[in-house]
Amino acid sequence: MNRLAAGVFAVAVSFLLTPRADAHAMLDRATPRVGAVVHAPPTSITLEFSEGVEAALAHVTLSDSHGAAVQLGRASSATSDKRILSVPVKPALTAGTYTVTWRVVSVDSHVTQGDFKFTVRP
Ligand SMILES: [Cu+2]
Repeated sequence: MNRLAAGVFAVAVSFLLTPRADAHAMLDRATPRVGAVVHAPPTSITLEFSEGVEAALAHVTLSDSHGAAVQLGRASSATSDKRILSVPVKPALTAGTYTVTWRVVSVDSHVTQGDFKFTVRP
């Protein structure tokens, strides 16, 4: 490889390795909504991302106000839209504030994570 080709190659590699914020799966919206106060305990948590995510690699947890884990079912993506992930909530949630923590791998293999709270107030 001559010097020019090597330079072009290095630039191309650095471009490929540079994370692009716009290509990552960020949380666009959720149900229950981020920070929401809901009156009916949710039976599932739905997360909608800016990019498609791999449901099999998604890690979603729910904890109550004491930090105790709440049992969730397996995350699955909507058949028509891989940006939407749905996770069943097993027990009926009692009143309190809950924290959803998510970690996903988008279809471009980038990992993103975050968390948010919602409150159940029957
Ligand atoms: Cu990405």
